[in-house]
Amino acid sequence: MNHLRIGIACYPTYGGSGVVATDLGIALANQGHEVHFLSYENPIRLTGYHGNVYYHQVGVMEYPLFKYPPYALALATQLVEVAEQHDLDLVHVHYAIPHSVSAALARDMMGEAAPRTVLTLHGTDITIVGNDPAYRRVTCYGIDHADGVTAVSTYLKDATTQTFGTTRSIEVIPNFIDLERFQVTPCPEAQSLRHGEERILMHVSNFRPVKRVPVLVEAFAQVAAELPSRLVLVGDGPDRPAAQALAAERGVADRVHFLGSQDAVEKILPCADLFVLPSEYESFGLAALEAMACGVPVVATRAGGLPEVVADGETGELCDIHEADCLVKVILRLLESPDQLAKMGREARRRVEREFSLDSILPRYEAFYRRVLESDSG
Ligand code: GMT
Repeated sequence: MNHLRIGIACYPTYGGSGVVATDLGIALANQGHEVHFLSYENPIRLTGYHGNVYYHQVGVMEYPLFKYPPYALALATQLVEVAEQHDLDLVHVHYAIPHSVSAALARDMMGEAAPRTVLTLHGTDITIVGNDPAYRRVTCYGIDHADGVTAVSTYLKDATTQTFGTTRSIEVIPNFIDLERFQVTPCPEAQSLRHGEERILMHVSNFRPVKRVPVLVEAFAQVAAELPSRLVLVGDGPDRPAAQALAAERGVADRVHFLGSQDAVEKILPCADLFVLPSEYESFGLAALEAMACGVPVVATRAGGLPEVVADGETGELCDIHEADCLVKVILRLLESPDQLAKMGREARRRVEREFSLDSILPRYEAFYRRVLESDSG
């Protein structure tokens, strides 16, 4: 297979789309492709040296006239320059806003010489940001002007079609796990986290309202009243202060640990007995998949694409979002059944190996790139 020169534009911060973009780029580079990341900061998972990987910082000029510096324009300019200097075959942008629009603009600027563009939709770019009146039309434009579009779940593909009434074909390529990185391993740190017979519940997110972290803290307070347990929260974001205040109010602050943002979640996840993701909505739920890869069962909401990740009753359990006491009941039942937890944990790892391994998903992206490059209009 010929090696490609690929530009990848993504958000660099903690959050699913940037993680997926970075892991995909590194994996493509390991296959011999030349990968150029473009972002306003070094992507958080792009650490250490990787052969075939380059990083181009998108600088935004500050000027008193600009209340909102036009990042989308700076990215379009940088895309043109990187595409010309490195003779890119393809630009793959993650998250529609603003990356797909910058890519469309770059393509117009370059004309015939422009590389093909692939857009991967991740979720909130469609459901929250893209659906906002301020961005709706331009999101639709970005989707329609990409040469190929992928979505991380069937749910998201259908939501995109419905939300924008677009007829364009969208390929579902689910998110993936590097099985070497996320393993079922003993967790020495669990000894210091856990006191006595306590069970450990864990949650990883960016603490945005959509993740419903306060709902989790409330559920934990009720669980902890029945069963010795501890809640470990990894990540940071707008709802952290509210979650901390609630833990204090409910008298469980000594059993709720806020670990902040962590680079190596794969070292922390194996310490959990159960992972909880009570989101109002998830297009996919990469954090749940990472927990499953570490052999940790997941309790989540039956929302968005989560049922495509968590096999209800096999690798964890799902609760309807409006069923108020479901989380507490399910968490208690599972924590009180160590055999069932262990069985679900084994099945969780097996499911990830079967359906979501990097080795099986990477060729699907490569095949999609080929199709986009070979098609007349993309
Ligand atoms: O969850 C977030 O708010 C971050 C967001 C992102 O784009 O970084 O995550 C979305 O993309 C992830 C990777 O594809 C998915 O696993 C998440 O489910 C999705 N988040 C939501 O849909 C809320």
